[in-house]
Amino acid sequence: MTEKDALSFSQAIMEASASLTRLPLIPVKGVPLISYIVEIWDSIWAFRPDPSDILIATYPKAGTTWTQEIIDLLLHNGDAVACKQAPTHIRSPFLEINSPPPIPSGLDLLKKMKPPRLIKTHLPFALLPPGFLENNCKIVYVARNAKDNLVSYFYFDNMNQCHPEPGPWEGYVHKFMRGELSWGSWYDHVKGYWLEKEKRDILYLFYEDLKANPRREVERIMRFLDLSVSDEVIDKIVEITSFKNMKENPMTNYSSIPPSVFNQSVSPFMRKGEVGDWKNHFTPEQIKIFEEDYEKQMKDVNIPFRSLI
Ligand code: PPS
Repeated sequence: MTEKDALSFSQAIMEASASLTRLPLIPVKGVPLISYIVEIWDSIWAFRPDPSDILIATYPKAGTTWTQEIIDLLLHNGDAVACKQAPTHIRSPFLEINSPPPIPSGLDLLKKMKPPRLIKTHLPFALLPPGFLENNCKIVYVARNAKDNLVSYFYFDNMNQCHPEPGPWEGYVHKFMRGELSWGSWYDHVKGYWLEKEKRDILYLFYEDLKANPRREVERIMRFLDLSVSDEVIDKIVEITSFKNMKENPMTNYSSIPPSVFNQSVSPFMRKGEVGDWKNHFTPEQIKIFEEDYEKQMKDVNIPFRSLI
């Protein structure tokens, strides 16, 4: 993908942005997805990755962009220049995303790239196109603790003018608990990949571990992908992918998406990048209700999230 492709992508968004609007959700096998995605669902399901393609799977706002940058840099031996040639969403296409023409879909972008490609998805395991498993593609899954994930999604749904209106905070917490947001239930999502991780080539990471010890997590990703870079390169990757640097980098902070789509004056894409921001949002009553519900929804698994409380 060249700088020219990145420019024509931005141009296409500019042209189409007048017709972009907050979109309804339509269930696919019980999972609510944005209507534009559902329109091309058959092509998404039929997607055949190359065995060398790498998939980054996350529930929205769990640390996808961060992981995309880390892996892209690992694949380029820490070469910041190579990774600054185009915005994240061009270098590492979003498998299922679809918008009105002339904006290219994720599938359109992928067709133009040669494997190994770095592919992003928010699809839950149950909706993952079977080609990824049949071809044994490596999957890096990132999970973030439920309350911080919810807070981050709330701000994002306010600023992303194509997602359904989030409504007030109180109602949003309940929508999250009921799995009514785009891409469905956080609980089913984190459990779906967790339960498959022993059987498949899945590296299961936590946002909180990335924050606590980014160096160790970058090394784990490197080993999982059968890559080998020097200690100096690892240090460089950790530095380039710090929150501060990614927030300032126009190739990673989504500033290439026009405000008619991502209205970053409402909330920046690189918002806070912290663990525990939920404490600034949940009332004591909401914490009680949320945690009682969490116990029920997560009772069948023991996923070691660091910071539920
Ligand atoms: S998306 O739209 O689903 O792809 O969003 P995603 O990238 O998964 O999540 C965005 C949140 O991740 C934070 N972020 C980071 N945190 C720490 N360090 C780095 N480098 C980093 N990059 C992105 C981003 O700020 C969003 O979290 P919040 O809590 O809203 O700040």
